[in-house]
Amino acid sequence: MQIITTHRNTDFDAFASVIAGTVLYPDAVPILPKSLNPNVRAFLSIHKDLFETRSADEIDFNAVSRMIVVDTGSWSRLERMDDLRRKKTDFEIFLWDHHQNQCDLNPVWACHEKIGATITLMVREIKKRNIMLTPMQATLFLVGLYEDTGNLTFSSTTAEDAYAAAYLLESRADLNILSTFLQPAYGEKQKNILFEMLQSAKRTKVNNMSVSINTVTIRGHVGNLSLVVNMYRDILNVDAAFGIFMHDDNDRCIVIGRSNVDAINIGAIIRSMGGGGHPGAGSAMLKAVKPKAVREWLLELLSGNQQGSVQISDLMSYPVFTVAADTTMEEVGQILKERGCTGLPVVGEDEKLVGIISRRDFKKIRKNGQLLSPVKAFMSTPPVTIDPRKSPMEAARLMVKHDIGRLPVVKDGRIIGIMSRSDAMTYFYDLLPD
Ligand SMILES: [Mn+2]
Repeated sequence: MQIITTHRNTDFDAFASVIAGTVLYPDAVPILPKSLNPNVRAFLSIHKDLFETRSADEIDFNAVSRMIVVDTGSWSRLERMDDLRRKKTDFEIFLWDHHQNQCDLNPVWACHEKIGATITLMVREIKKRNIMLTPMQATLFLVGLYEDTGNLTFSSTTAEDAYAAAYLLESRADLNILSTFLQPAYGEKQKNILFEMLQSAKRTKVNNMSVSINTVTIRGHVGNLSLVVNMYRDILNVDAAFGIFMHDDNDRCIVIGRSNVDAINIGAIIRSMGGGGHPGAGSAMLKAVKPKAVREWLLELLSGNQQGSVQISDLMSYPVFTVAADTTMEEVGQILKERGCTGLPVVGEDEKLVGIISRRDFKKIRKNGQLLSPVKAFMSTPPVTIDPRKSPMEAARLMVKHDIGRLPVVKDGRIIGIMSRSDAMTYFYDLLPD
């Protein structure tokens, strides 16, 4: 007796491959796990009569001489096959799989290739043997192929997957049925993951940007995780959000990032992790990593992501013209007029910054006699300052927050430069593409 089986949480590629197995091995009995993906379950509730399958407990394992396993190479992903594994040794295993993770089945024969879907491998054989497919079979196989390749858009898709799709369309696969059963962009799986993420959501500040990094364990293949991360970012209203998605059945993890601000370039961050993307979105596939380490790595990359590391010290104007704290308001008024500026830093005896005097402060003068008072009586204190190592974005934020046009750049209490609104503007506008 031959049996064909596949992994638990059976998806369309797995189910289609089991059925394709019955085409290639007509004597073999198809065995489906009890746990099926909801969309496969929905499909079977209507098409059950067309695809006769059995469950593991209907099988006398002693009679099994060959087990054909599709879409997984791991014993742990098979359902209720432990008895077969333990008791019986005189049987052989055939394997059809496109996953690249560890295989512990020890098959005597295998078709194990890196390709978009297992069903592509089986369609290759069906085509080679000139076996006619029914439109129903062709439809099911195409659903499996489209699901595992994201309608041929995932980076794992190969030219052969596209040829297999063409062959299935030639075999009269029905695209209307197909669209009914393919998972919608935002379906049950995506909803559950989003809810799980929201329940454990935490915000962090990096370079004064709000960021959320969340780790979720996912079961089997889940598409459209990028959409989930984007919804998560939207709901939390953070500048950038990252999802670290750990696969429960292998040592892989997908990192997906979404940003809503120019200051956080997701593409650059993800590229340094070996992935790809553009400034707003990106993803990387990592192997053998701990979520905690990925999180720390992301935080490190984020804190180094200061607009290409340009610092205030690269942009500020210097030397700075200052006035002493005991200068009279009358003198200061003249200096401002002569220099054509709107404000000046005020320094104490030891040249340390003590305040800022601006044209606005002159409105505080009520009597003419006050013009002879020292500037320290009218200056604004404490001055809002910035560290020379901060980013231009940080400067812009401070300017907006305090409604000021200039920021003294202070190092060890001493003023070493001035970052003005125009310095900031020059920087941000120079960043814009031509
Ligand atoms: Mn698959």
